[in-house]
Formats: sequence, structure tokens, C-alpha cells
Amino acid sequence: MSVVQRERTLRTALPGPASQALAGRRRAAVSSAVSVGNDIYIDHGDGAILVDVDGNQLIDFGSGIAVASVGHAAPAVVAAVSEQAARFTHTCFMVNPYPGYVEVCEKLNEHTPGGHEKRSALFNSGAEAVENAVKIARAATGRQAVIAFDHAYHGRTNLTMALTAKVQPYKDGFGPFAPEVYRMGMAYPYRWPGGAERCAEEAFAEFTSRVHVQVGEDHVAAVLLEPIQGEGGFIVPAPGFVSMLSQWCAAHGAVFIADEVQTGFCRTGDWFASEFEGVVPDLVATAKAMGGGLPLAAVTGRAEIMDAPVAGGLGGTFGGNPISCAAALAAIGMMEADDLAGRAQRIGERITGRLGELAAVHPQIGEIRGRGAMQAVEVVVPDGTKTPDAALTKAVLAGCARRGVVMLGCGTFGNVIRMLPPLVIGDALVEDAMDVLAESFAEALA
Ligand code: PLZ
Repeated sequence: MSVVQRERTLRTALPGPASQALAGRRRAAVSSAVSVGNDIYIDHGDGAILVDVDGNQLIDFGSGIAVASVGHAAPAVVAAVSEQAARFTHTCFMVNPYPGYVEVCEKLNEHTPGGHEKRSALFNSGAEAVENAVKIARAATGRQAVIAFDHAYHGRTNLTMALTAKVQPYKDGFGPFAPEVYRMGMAYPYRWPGGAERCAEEAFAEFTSRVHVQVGEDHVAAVLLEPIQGEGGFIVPAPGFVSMLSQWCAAHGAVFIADEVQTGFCRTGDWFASEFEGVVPDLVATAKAMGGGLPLAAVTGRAEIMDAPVAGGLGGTFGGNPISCAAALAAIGMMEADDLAGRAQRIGERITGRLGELAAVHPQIGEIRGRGAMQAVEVVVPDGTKTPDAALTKAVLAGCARRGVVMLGCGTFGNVIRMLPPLVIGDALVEDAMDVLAESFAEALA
């Protein structure tokens, strides 16, 4: 099933006839509320290549939203999954525990920031991890208020919808939302009214004063932040903002929760993005890449906080499924053995080099930002106003899709193109995908 040549090859126009037939069946069978970026149906994958049902080979620059960091059908993951499936697929850890769950928790405690004593608990999805982190913080502090930020994305369950900032499409028609969630301004350098240099200090000053006026410091159970915001537009907080928030939490007895669901597991060039500023979060929520493509999520943190909820207070039927744990151990093993964090840095350098060339000819690229293999461009009207250009963004993404490169958009204003290739991608595929991005920009602007 592995591909003969790891390269982009198109046999049909995209989407091809077999994909188009499936698209018709999808419209008849699948709720239209679950939308699809491109109706290109996948048959199998290999590394950073996805092969569709018409035999076209696509370059994956999205990794299924930052999941396939170790690549598609990584042999170590395939072997671990097959082996575990033949042993047993489920017992429920709360009924009959098994070694894999414990081993994944040990790995999480080892790799997350900080040398303090830690504990972990496993769940199924990023939203579930974030929601449990809030439960744990509330149990540990005896407080209720949770602070989240503009442009934040934390999930689609009721509590995480309340924590997510963007209304359209995530919250539209789905209220009422969970109470005791307070939203503060994000230190978003590109759009900070006072300019990027003053962004961290001013955003933090605004944070402290608004918390004092609206919430009361003693009521804050947790401050929840993505160390680089993902869905909100790959917003890298102004330097210093993350550490100021974490210090504020320490000073006021609040739990600092880093949502590393998208940034975690080598994506940004470190095991976790919090490490970049030397921040040690009290709790870290993880999911996505840790499972090597299988659903698995976790909360990891200070032992005294993690052990605060009542015994039996955390759990779930499927949390820490044995096959997901086996896949995670194989994926984490690859990250360790192949230094995928180092690889993410080099991928990032290659991508930003190419993006710099592109920005030099297209003033529509307002900003290039990101870290490691998590890079993006913000697309604007080139008249000095920074007006978001969602239409151009959409046209460029459509051009990439037609040429066989899976590239994702994001951003509160729908005007960010993000690059999240598998960390095992080869240089030639990165270059080819960046050529396609350049062609798609040129075409959309012609
Ligand atoms: N926290 C930082 O990025 C998931 C969502 C895509 P789940 N991001 C992709 C969509 O439209 O649903 C995400 C994230 C951060 C939490 C989550 C939620 O993770 O595994 O999707 O629940």
C-alpha cells in the first residue's frame, strides 16, 4: 500500500471522478453541518503523501489539522496498532487497567515542561482534555472563573464552545453557553493598536485591570491560553505575554493551563511551545499529534493539582483506549529517536525562506508568522489598512487544492493560510508545495 514514489502526481483533474461520486453520496448521507474543505477522498497515505480514490498523489500540508506529525501509515505506528488490536481493543482503564495507559502517562510527565512531580489523565479529544483541565483547576482551587482570550479555540463541547472565541461557525445557534468564562484581549502583535513593541505590556496591563474590575483575582480558577493560537490565526503572542500570565497565576493562586493541543509534540521546534519562553504551565492539555493519528488526549500537570479532584471524578469509557496508547507510544518513540523537534525547526526555516520571497513580490502577504513547522501568512488588502482579504485567501487555497496540495486556512477573519506538514516530510516535497503556493498566489492575483 505504500507509494512507489513520494511525489505529487495528478492523474485526473481534482476532484477526480471517483471523488465526485463519493461527494454525491456524502451530500445524501452526511449532515451538511459537518462541512468538508475539499471533496477529495483519500484511499491511503505514506509519510507526507495522501493518495486519493482516483490515484492522485497529494502533498499533505495540513496533517489532518496538526495530527499526522509522524506521517501517514508510519510503519512503527502501524505495527503497534496491529499488535495491540490482536491482543485486546478495550477493557476500560477504570475497570481493568493495562500497561500502555501508564506508559503514556509516564511519557507525558517526562516530556511536558518542568521537572516537578507530575500526574496525567487520558481522554479522547482535545476538547475533552481542555474541559477536564478546567474541572481539575476548579477542584484544586475551589474557585469558578476561567479566563480565555480573543481568537482562542478550545473545542466544540458546551464548556469549550464558551471558551472558544469565534462565533461563526463554532457557536452560532448553539447557546446558552457555560457560565463563569471571561474573555480578555490577546497580545496579537500585528493588530495591536499601540504597535507590536508595546503589545505584551499593554495587553498584560489590560488583562490585570479587567480581571480586577470584572472578575476579582480571588475568583480566578484558571487562565487558559494556547501558547501559539491555532484556529484563531497562528497568532504568536507578543514576547513576554505568556510568561507574564503564568507569573500572574502563580501570584494569585490561579492555575495556568496551556492548551498545547495543536502546538504540542514537536510541532513548534520544541516538545511543547510553552518551552520557548521557559514557561512551566501548571496543567498542559494535549491531543492531536500524540496519538500518531488515533484519538487520544491528556491533561498533565502538577501532582497536587492533578490529584485534587475526588477519586472517580475523572474518567470515561474510552479515555486512553489501548490501541490509541500503543499508537501514541510508537509515535512518541519516533519523535524521540528521529529528533522531530529539530526536524520541525529546519522545515520552518525552509518554509519561511520561501514565504519571505513570496511576500517580497505580493504585498497582500501582511505578515509571516509561526514557529517551527507551524507557519502561516496573513492575507490583507495592500493599502496599509491591514483589511483582511478572506476572498483572496480562499482563492489561493482553492488553487493549492486543484494542484494537489492540501493547505488549510484559519483565522478569526478567515484570512490566514497555515502550513502544518508532517514532520517527516522530505525537503523536495516542502519545496514543491511552496512552488504550488506561489503559483496559486500568482493565479489568484492575475
Ligand atoms: N484546542 C488549540 O486546536 C482543535 C479543530 C477543528 P478536538 N483544533 C481543530 C474543528 O473545526 O473542529 C483544538 C485546538 C486547540 C482544542 C482543540 C479541540 O480538539 O480534538 O478537535 O476536540
